[in-house]
Amino acid sequence: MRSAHNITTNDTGFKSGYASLIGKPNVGKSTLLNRLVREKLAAMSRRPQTTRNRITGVCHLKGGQIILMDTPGIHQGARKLNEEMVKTSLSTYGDVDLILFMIDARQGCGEDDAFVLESLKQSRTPKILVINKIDLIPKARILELTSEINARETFVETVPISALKEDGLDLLEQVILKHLPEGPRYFPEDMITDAPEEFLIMEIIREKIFKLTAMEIPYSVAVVVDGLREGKRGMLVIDATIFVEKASQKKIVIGGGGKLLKKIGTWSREEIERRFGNKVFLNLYVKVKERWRDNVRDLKEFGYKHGFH
Ligand SMILES: Nc1nc2c(ncn2[C@@H]2O[C@H](COP(=O)(O)OP(=O)(O)OP(=O)(O)O)[C@@H](O)[C@H]2O)c(=O)[nH]1
Ligand SMILES: [Mg+2]
Repeated sequence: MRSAHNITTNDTGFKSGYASLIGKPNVGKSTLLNRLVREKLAAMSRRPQTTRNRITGVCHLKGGQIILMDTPGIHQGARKLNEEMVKTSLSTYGDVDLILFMIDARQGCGEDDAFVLESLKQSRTPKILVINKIDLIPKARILELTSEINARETFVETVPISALKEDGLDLLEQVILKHLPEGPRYFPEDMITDAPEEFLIMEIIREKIFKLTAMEIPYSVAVVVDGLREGKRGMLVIDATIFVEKASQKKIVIGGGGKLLKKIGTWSREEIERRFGNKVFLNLYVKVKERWRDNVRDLKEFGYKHGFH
């Protein structure tokens, strides 16, 4: 992976390396990635299993560079999609210099976290314990959690943070840097991700669907950006398809009189325009692909087969 990047400088004392964000769903991994990179790369939502891919974000600091990998929340789901999501997360263990194991302070370290901890035991990569959402708990609880979880696994450090309120993030950056080796600037300073534009657009649209729909719908949806082209007056024209598993879901996503689809489209377009600094024309289509979450070929096509981006 590293050799694929252009190495621009190699100042002595400069620290750099890879760190992956690992944890059960919904603990705030994507929120932290986006905060540290200062740009929204990964979809965030109050629902679990929002992230489905490995997403790289580069954090440029004085004296170092942290290459963070957001990953899907590790969980036990029934479908092939769930399996692929978990494989994606586990596969980062061997690729990184550091693992950031994140828990939700309010929930503590429960059964689902224990399942993640178990998977971490197989890895020799140094681990940092990140206790997130400390804005929701009394201070004394942080100490309890710190000793409780450190008794279960060896961590080189423990850092309590609130990703949402941006509390403790400077300290976390410094702690990560401390445990990274000296190394080159893998990414140029104006680059914060290696994800292609199509991926970032897909993630924006999917996030809106996660936020605007309920029940099984967010989980039944995949988004594919079919094409990007330059239209009149420098406008960016995007064609994207929303795939659902059933005709009844298609009806819901479109909504009465096309109302919901319009809302998804407008909200996505506004965010894409802000993100890319370009006027956007977004064409959204909705199609049914039955049982795509259990179909290996569909998973590959949608970018969810482990090893595909
Ligand atoms: N109160 C509080 N909420 C937070 C904090 N960090 C994240 N959240 C919320 O937690 C929810 C989940 O955040 P995500 O960043 O999507 O969580 P995730 O770990 O990436 O979840 P998956 O992608 O499903 O694994 C969202 O509603 C966030 O706003 C925090 O520090 N404090
Ligand atoms: Mg996430």
